[in-house]
Amino acid sequence: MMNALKKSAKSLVWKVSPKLNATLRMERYKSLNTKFPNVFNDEDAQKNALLQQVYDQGFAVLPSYFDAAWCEKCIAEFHDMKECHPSFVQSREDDRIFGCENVSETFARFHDDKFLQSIADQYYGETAKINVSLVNHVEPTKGSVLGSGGDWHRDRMIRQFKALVYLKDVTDENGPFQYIVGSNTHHHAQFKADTAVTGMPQNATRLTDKDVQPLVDRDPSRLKTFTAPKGTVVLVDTSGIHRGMPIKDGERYAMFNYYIPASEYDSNYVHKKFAPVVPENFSMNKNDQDR
Ligand SMILES: O=C(O)CCC(=O)C(=O)O
Repeated sequence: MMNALKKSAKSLVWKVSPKLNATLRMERYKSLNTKFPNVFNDEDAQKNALLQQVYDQGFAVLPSYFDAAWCEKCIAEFHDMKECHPSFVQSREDDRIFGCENVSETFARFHDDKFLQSIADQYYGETAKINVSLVNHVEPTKGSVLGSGGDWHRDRMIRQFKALVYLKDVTDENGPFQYIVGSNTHHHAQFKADTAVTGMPQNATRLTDKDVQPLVDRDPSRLKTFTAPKGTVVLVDTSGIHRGMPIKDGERYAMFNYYIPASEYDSNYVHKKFAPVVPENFSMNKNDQDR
């Protein structure tokens, strides 16, 4: 009953004044973002600086976080999985395996990383949980039009923390991660201004290159392209506008941890939304391969 009333009030507001509706929507995002901290007081000054950078710019980079041998092992295990258990490999603009931490200890190392976990906890101001981890592989045949993850987008309209690691060196050619600096939505005034420039609705999570170009034309320094060697970790607030740049040549392998506040975690939702997710009791060597 309450919900029905709310719904009809909303549609009335929309009919009477789209402008008022837009203002209310922006105010809602602003208020939802207030539950997260905007200053960080860890005893480790270096960690605070990273958190502050993620807050201010939307990202921070940890060079040489993992070694080359680990990256190569991840790639080999990705291909083992693809060969022996293809039903867990989802093919879109890329090939991806959700729940990769359950495939092996190799993948679990990134998923279970304590430093990354503590950054996520602090960024949310509460214990974070990994909604899902994935490993992906992009090649030009698939990723050339849109890039990994689709075109430009925001993962959600309020704070969202993610860590990614490149498993192969990434150049301008093989689909680097890209971000519009400072577009994370808790910069409310910037968010409002960007929305006016793109001309997209305030709740638009998907944007085309044409929508984003005016932002870059106004200030080219806002386009950050993450070219980096394998083993580099990027910490990112994906409420900001981002994408995997369309791949021109070569291939790219990466892993992602999608953290959310633990209070929002819903295992049923995760398994439904990202299905098939590799289950906890998975065994790589089981006989009943699903080829
Ligand atoms: O693969 C990439 O570089 C981008 C991935 C992405 O946009 C996402 O996970 O939301």
